[in-house]
Amino acid sequence: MLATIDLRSATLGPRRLREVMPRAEYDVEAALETVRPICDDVRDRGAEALYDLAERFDGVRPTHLRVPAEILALALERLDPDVRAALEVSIERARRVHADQVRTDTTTEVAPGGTVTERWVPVDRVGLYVPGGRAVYPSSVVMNVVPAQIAEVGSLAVASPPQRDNVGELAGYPHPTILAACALLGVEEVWTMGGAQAVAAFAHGVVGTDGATCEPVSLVTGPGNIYVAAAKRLLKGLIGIDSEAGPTEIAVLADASADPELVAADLVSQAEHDPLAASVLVTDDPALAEAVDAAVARRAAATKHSERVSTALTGRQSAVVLVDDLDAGLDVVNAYGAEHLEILTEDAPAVAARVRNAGAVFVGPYSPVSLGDYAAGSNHVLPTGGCACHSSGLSVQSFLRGIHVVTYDEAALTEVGPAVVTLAQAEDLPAHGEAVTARTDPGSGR
Ligand code: HSO
Ligand code: ZN
Repeated sequence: MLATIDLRSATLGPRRLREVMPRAEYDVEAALETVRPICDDVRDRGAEALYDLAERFDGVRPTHLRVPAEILALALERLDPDVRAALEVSIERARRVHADQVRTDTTTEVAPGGTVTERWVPVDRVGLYVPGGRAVYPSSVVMNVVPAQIAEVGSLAVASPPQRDNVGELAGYPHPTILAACALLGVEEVWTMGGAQAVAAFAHGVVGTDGATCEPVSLVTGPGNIYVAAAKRLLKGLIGIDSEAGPTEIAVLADASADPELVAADLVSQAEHDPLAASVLVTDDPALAEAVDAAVARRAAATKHSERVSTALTGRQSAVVLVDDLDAGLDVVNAYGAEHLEILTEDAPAVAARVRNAGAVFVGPYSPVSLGDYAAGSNHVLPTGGCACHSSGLSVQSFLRGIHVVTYDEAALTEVGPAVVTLAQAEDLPAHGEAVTARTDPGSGR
C-alpha cells in the first residue's frame, strides 16, 4: 500500500534528495490569514473574545477561563489508577533525563582581569499549549511541563481547549485527563482556551471577566494544529516559540536483518496520529520492503483507527525508498531530517552514530518510537517537516537563555583597547573606539 521511490543507482546530492523525498502538503502560510483576525480579536476584546471563539471553534462556552484548583483536584481524584501509575512512570523517567540537561554557568578568563561568564537564566513566564481536538495527549503535558519545571521558569501556565463532552462539574473545562496530568505535575495555572486564540491570549495577556488574569508570557511551546502553528508564526517576536509542530513523521532505516512485522507496526503506529502523518521506510533490501508492505496493509486494515492510518500510509507523504546500500540510506535519512528515525540494521548503534539530522533516533529492535512517545524519558515534542536539520526537540535548554556577562578591569581593557580602536576605525565607527580611549586615555577626545 506504500508507494515506492526507487533511488537505486541514483546519485543525487543532498538538495535533490530532499526534493524527491515525500512530504505532506502543510501550508502554515495560508493559515495565517485565517488566524490573524482571531489573534487581533483576542488582543482587542480579551476574555470576551475567548468565550466567543471557544463557542465557535470548540462548540462549548468555557465555565471559567481559569480552571479552579478544586476542578484540577477533582480531575486527579477521578483519574483511572492505571493511567495515573503509567503517567507517574513517564514523569519520573522524563524528570531523570531532563535533570541531566541543566546547564551550569561557565566563566572564561580571556586575559588577566578580563572574564566572560555565560549565565543561564530561565525564562520568566511560559505558556504551554496542549491540544484537545482529535489529539488529547496527557503525555504532551508531561513533555512540556517537565523541562520547564526543571529549568525553573518563573511561572508556567497551561492552556487547553474546553471539551464539549465534559459533563457535571467538569463541563466547560479542558479534557479531564489533561487536567489530571496538570494536577499530577503540580501545575496550578490552567486556562480553558484552545487554538490560535490561546496563543494570542498567552502573547497579549488577558483579564478574565471573573477577574482572573493571564499575564502575558515570554515563550509559548507545545504542539497543536495548523492554526496553532500559524498563530505561533504570526506572534513570533512578541513571544518566543519552540518549533512549529507539523504532522508527525516516522522514518525507518532498515536492512535485511530487520523484522518486517516490527517495521510495519512502527510505521502504522505514527500513522495513527493524523491523515497527514508520514511513514517512510528506507531500505536496501527489496524483499524486506515487500514483506513490510504486506504487513502494513494487514495491520492498517485491522487497527482501530484504520481509516486515518490508511489515508496517512497512502498519502503522498508516505513511501518506501529503495537504496543501493546503507551508506546511500544514511544520505537519504539525513537529507529528509525526520522527526523520528528508527535504525533497524545490523550494528544499529554504529549506524545511528552516523545520523546527522533527526528529531530523535531510536536504536535497535527494542526502541520503538512509541516508547519515546510515552516512557523512554526522552522528549516527544520534536521538530517536524525537515526542521530537524536546524532545530532540536524540546528540552531544558528551550526554557533557558544564556546571558554573556562581561567583566574587565582597567589593565585588561588597556591591553585589548587598541584592537577595539582599530576595528572601530575599520568600520568607520570612531565613537566606538573613543568609548575605550575615554577610559584608557582619559584626556583624549575631549
Ligand atoms: N508521536 C507524537 C507524540 C505522541 N504520541 C503523543 C502519542 N502521544 C509526536 O512526537
Ligand atoms: Zn505518537
